[in-house]
Amino acid sequence: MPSDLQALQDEILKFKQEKNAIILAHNYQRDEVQDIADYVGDSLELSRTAATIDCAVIVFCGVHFMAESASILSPDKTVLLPEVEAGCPMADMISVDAPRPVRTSFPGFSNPPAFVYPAEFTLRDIKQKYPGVPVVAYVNTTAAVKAESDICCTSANVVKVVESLPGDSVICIPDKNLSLWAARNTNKKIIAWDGYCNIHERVTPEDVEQAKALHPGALVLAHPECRLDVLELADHVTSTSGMLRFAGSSDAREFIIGTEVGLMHRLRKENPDKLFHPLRKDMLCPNMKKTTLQSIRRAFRENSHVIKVPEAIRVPARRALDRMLDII
Ligand code: CIZ
Ligand code: SF4
Repeated sequence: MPSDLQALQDEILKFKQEKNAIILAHNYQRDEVQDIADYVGDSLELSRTAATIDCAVIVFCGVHFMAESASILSPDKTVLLPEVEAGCPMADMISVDAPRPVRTSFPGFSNPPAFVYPAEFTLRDIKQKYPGVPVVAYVNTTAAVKAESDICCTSANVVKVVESLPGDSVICIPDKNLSLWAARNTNKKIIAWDGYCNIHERVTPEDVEQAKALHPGALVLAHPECRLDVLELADHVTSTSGMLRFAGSSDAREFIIGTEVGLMHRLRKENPDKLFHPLRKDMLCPNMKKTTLQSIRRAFRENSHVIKVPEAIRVPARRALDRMLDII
């Protein structure tokens, strides 16, 4: 008799065949969701891969903006987001024309190297205030925000993207930590937004010191969504895919991982002879964990939830993504 889990996995695989579908899982998804996926990766990697595959349906196990990116790059495929409530609070911290509640605290920045723009403004306000200054949108933004931006970036290529732009100033949205990282590593004046990921921002320099004391000799890998004073203590700062590459090719055997704990699954699977410790055990994104095997089955059964970016937004959003892809 197959176990309930086995039956559920079999049912999903059957649906996948019947519907000519592929399942994509972000690096932060639950272990069992990653294990049933055809591809596991970062948001852009997944959307780009999906665009090259001949299939009718993409089940995107991630958060809302990621499914939008898949729809932007694969307009003729049906993109399903199994949990419609799985959003990214950081992506929702900026909108094209609706202000969000003000948040003024600046943990970790006694002397920020970039000007962080107050939060009661909209993207249109900031563009109006700095006419002609290019806008770089982190991939963690809605399709509508990408459509109003000049170029996208990821956490792996932000420095290269910022440096590629004309003029001495650049508007970077929405993550202030990523923007401060860009300010630290380029000669541009960065006009940053007061957005943040609360999973990454909760890490303090004391956490890094404690983890290093517990695991002396381990290398610290940190995601640029962490605070700048945390990044300054890291051995290597990069995206999730960058961490996978770095850990795979490094001679080091032990690593402290400063990003969402879901990445540990792949790191351990792909490097069984190496040791990985989370920088903080509570770096867990509740939105990423909303998707379960049951939600994937429901997505297939109910053809839900279809994420379709309208053409008027898709075309300019795609232009911003393509500009980034042209320079990396
Ligand atoms: O773009 C992504 O996939 C995110 C949110 C994180 C990363 O560094 O891969
Ligand atoms: Fe958004 Fe942070 Fe969750 Fe990534 S980990 S989806 S940036 S809230």
